[in-house]
Amino acid sequence: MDNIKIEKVLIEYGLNTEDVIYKTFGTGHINSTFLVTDQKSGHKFILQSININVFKKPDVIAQNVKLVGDYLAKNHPDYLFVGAIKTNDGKEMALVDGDYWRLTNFIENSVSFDTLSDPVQAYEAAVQFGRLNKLLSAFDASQLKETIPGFHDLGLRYQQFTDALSIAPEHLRQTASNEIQKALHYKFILDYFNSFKDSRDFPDRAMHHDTKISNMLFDKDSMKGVCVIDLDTLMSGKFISDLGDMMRTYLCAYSENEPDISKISVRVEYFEAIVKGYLQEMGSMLSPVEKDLILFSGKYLIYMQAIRFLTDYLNGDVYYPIGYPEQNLDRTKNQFKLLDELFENEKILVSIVNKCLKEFEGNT
Ligand code: ADP
Ligand code: GN1
Ligand code: MG
Repeated sequence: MDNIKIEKVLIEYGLNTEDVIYKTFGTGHINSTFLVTDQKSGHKFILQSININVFKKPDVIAQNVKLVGDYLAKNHPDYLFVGAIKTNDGKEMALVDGDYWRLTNFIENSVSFDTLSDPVQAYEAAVQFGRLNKLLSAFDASQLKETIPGFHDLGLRYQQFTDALSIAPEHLRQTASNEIQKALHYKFILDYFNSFKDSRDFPDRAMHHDTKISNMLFDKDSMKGVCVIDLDTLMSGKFISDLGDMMRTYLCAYSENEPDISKISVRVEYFEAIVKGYLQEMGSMLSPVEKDLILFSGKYLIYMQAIRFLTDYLNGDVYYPIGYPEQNLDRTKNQFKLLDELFENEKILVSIVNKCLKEFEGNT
């Protein structure tokens, strides 16, 4: 990102470029993120350029975040929601030379992680994401527009995978042949989803849709969850999206970028912490159908992420940035190993869900 461009953006926000320093920040896959410090006031900001190849209509993100921010400010004024700072001329985003930029306050004394090292952190994160779901349960999610059409529609993701497979070069189909077999084998997850997706007891809700652990800020000292970030995919969807992506990224001690899949396993105590934390907030909102889908949410999200990485590999790595040629294939292997592990541990995980549901119902 060139400096002149960033300086033009800072001016849009009334920041004096001579007083400001900035550096790239975080490990997100999608946007370009900068930590901006105003050396005069000491105030810190997060400045992000929205990836317009992924988000074709950035205005829709701004509208959704504003709608939710206004709703929360009115109905839950104590809730820390990291909304956008307005530009000099009152806009939610700055449009500079065709790029969309967003400025938010940097949350002081916060830290984010790519993996977790204590089940208490998983509990804290599940409470935070669950709280956002809960506070928005009376919000009319149909007001939110899709920022990425069909983002968590597994049917569409499966279709994208088979489309990529049909045109992928032979050498990629060869190197990925085991993972392609796995993707076909696990299609029963999609078939099962299709069997209940239109059920009345499986409602649309306002969901974050990207609850991976790097999208949660913790307090550096107390390690308490502070707030959720990365609100680009805040839109209408199903509860399995938020609960499932927590399982995908908190259950294993290693992230999706770990190439040695012998290290990928499920930590059952983290599973329990996620389910407990999420039920604490959302337990009284979930329908019986949804409660039956608690473990399924992890299967759905891990399978979807595996086929998203695989599709990108077959398409020639056009979506997820890679650090080396086979990285998206390694990520696919990693996610399929995690999915295998979830099935291998199914018995114990089901017993944990039942125990947590019993405890939750006993406490209410
Ligand atoms: P991406 O969409 O690329 O994942 P994120 O919005 O998740 O971008 O931001 C990337 C990283 O920047 C986060 O994982 C977090 O470490 C940091 N970050 C983002 N917003 C804030 C904020 N308001 N305060 C502190 N850190 C933040
Ligand atoms: C992307 O933006 P980031 O890095 O938090 C992706 C998620 C994937 C995740 C996998 C808009 O999330 O859907 O689960 O990578 N976000 C988008 O790491 O595609
Ligand atoms: Mg992120």
